[in-house]
Amino acid sequence: MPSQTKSILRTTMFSLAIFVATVEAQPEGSNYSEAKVPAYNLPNSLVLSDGIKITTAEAWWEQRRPEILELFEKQVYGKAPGKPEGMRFETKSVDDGALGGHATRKEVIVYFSGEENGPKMEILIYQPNGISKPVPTFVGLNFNGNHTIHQDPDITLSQEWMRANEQYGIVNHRATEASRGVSATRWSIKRILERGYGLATIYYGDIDPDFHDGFKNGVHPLFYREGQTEPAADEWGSIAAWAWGLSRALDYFETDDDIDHNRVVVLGHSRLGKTALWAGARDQRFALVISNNSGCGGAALSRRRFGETVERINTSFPHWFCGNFKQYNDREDTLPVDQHMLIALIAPRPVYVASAAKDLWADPRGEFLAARHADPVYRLLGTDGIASIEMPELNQPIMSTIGYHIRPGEHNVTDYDWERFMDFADRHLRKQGK
Ligand code: GTR
Repeated sequence: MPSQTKSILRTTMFSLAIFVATVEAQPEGSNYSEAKVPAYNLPNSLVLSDGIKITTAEAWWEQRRPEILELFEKQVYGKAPGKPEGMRFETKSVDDGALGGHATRKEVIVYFSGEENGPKMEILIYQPNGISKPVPTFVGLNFNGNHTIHQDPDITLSQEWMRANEQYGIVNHRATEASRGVSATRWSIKRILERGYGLATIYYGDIDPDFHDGFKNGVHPLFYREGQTEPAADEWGSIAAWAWGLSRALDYFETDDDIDHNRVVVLGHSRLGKTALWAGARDQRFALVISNNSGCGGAALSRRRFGETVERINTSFPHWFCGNFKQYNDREDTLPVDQHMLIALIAPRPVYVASAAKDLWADPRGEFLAARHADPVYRLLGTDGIASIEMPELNQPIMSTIGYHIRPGEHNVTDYDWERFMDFADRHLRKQGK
């Protein structure tokens, strides 16, 4: 084929791919117009369910926070168990000459029940060489296996079930050698290491494969009571299970002298951004929380019904949230919480919400507003809250204790996002005395 034809073909394919991605990013039948957002009243984070207003940090910690946490547990994500008895860690490999000698790569297996043939997850960790330990670390789940985050041929190729994706070299729901590095653009590893951070990641399907099988696979069955076959209506769905897995990773970090377990940043994109927020809300050992394009059930306010709605997400992904959450399909106003209260549960720890302008499905404005309406709780707890009550322009990050940015472009994680995440972490985790 002449090279000019090839290049035209390539350009056409590329435009087609962008077109498909854009169409997928904004499914039809949803509202994308600000004018059509219904009028709504947000539940007040500082008013107890019996109507009494709280005005002190003490009342937040002792009364209102436990109330809100329980509402999210029982009505949204489902209650998760604690640390399983018998859980153990095995260091599978350590290579201090990884990535051309710049990094140390470690792989650690977490056997949730202690048993080798029980459910387990593999943590892949990169740390910069030549800096003093322990190292502050970003941890996030990945969509397609640890081996997709970098071309590094020595990362173990996941053997687990994957969602179908031909482009990523996934054949019959399993990864192949062609899958290596396919998500590398989403993980700025070189820059993360250069800026003095470590990175830990886990394939989310290790914890619970992302399809609805009535909770037979993944970690759920490990905790069933005698005769139980699936979680009760107020017990954990898949997002809660993935978040639980992140807490188990933190259990491991506490045993690893190279990782600064007091400075662990939990982050995630999209469904894994929803997961990061819930993990950070539940587990106060996470020092900082980042949500990237997390949308409905993540940082976006449900009551706006902009882009993806509660009904739509519960229909497409019936396993993500708990059974009780289905009651709110098309009844967002009856929810006792909204997502600004999820962000408030993270207070006073720094939280950063990132949106993308073309990602209307995830409702960027709704993501900003949830961050903004978490402000009263952050202020009650003595922080500076959010620096602006107006949604900022593109690429004008807000860096107060509640941080936010919106960048141009699609639903994705880009180098720009990572640079801002690290600016935010530098500012809040590397403060004097920390
Ligand atoms: C979409 C879903 C979103 C978001 C996204 C993703 O299909 O509707 O809520 O989670 O998947 O995780 O990529």
